[in-house]
Amino acid sequence: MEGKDAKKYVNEVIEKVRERNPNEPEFYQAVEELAESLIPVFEKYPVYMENAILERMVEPDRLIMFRVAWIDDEGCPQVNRGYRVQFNNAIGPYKGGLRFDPSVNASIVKFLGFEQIFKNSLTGQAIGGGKGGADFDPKNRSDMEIMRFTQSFMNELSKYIGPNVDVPAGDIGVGGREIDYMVGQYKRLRGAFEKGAFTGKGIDVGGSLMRKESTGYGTVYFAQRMLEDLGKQFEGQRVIVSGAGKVSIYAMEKAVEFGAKVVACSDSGGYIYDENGLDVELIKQLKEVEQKRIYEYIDSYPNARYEAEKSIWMLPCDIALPCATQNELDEDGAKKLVENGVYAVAEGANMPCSHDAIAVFQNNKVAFGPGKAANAGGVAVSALEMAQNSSRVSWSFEAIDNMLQEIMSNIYDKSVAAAKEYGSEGNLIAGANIAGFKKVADVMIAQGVI
Ligand code: NDP
Ligand code: 2IT
Repeated sequence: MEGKDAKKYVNEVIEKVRERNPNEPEFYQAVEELAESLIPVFEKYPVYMENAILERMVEPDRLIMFRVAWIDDEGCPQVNRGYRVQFNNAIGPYKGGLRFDPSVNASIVKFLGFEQIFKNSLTGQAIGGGKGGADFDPKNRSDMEIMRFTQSFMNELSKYIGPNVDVPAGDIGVGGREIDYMVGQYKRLRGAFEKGAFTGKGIDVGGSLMRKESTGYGTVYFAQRMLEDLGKQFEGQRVIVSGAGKVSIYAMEKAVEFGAKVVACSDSGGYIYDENGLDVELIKQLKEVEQKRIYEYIDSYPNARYEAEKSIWMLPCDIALPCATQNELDEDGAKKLVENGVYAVAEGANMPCSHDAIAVFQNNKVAFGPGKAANAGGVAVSALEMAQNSSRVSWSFEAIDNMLQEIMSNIYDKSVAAAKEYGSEGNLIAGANIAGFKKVADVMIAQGVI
């Protein structure tokens, strides 16, 4: 390993990941994005290469895959596949969400679990990286079907989790209702009330105030720091926020509170657009309370426009916050946004911008906040929920909001500083990757080869 060329080393590791994980394009994409920005770190500190840190990091501690059989409302047995990837617990128990969506497979949970390692490290809290879910589609399922599916899912997953082992939370298709069903089943199986085994719980079940708002608010707090460095602010800016789910709704709410005009949002069916600004309270009512589709917004605002199956990124805006899903913003979308004058993009979702889209933003000097930094507010407040559960106290909304703002600000500062130190000034992707990586890498060396 002595004198090994860092670039060659990184390329070899990436190649090996591709060979050993065939048909896992999302996982490969996440590894490549991280590994390439670490070349200057390996040049400066060959000790990471000598300890095979990157090779060890790209190999999860374990990937658990299991059958989830359950009975639907017609009395018919259904079978889905459940997953939990426990990627890295160098700095704390595995921590990360569960996703219920038909697209869930090993590649998706591994990309999410891998990114989670570095995101969690950036928060400054003692949490490792994990992720999971199932290829179950919660859409059009009754409440009882959701409950039976979730209980069956927990019958297996409960064997592998716990407050000091692995602490799941929500993600796409999993919110407070699903987490509370999991808490119920887990409690029954364990014969003990271990509050800290999940985060994102309902408040009376032991959840934290502000967990629901934290990812979206955090993304806007992070973007606000980006804007400040450009001499700008949210006030008066046109913002597009994709999605209309947990992250998106609270990103919109905070952006509006900061004086921005949110002109468009979407769901998987299409987008709504109003150049005068959307009514976020109504969107909240439609999506959170009534579980309706986004096109139903038009019934209350006939002047707004709904477009089915069209890209939201073709619309003009100053700031774009992709908050829906991976690879939702491609090269064409990025080119159009640039053409229309976008100057800042912050990722509320995980890996929403494709590799080529990011290149377009970078080549056009668009300020870019990567997901593992910009959306870390959700998991950060999850860790605050764990802290409250262990100490049996509850903090106020205001206290948590202050902590969240400080955490997001620290992540921003760390990312800026690391980018500068390693020769990529202004590149928050490189900065976040390097800062997140170094802490975990140093602890892995301290803990020996395991
Ligand atoms: P939700 O399930 O609450 O919402 C997802 C939203 O995205 C829905 O409105 C959904 O529409 C929409 N959507 C899905 N696919 C597309 C698409 N191709 N185009 C447009 N809209 C789409 O999930 P979350 O808000 O929790 O998660 C969103 C993203 O944020 C994910 O990438 C997740 O990993 C990430 N994230 C979530 C965190 C959390 O705490 N929840 C924390 C950090 C990141 P529809 O209803 O039609 O499916
Ligand atoms: O992607 C994410 O950071 C989440 N879905 C939240 C994870 C968590 O444990 O709160």
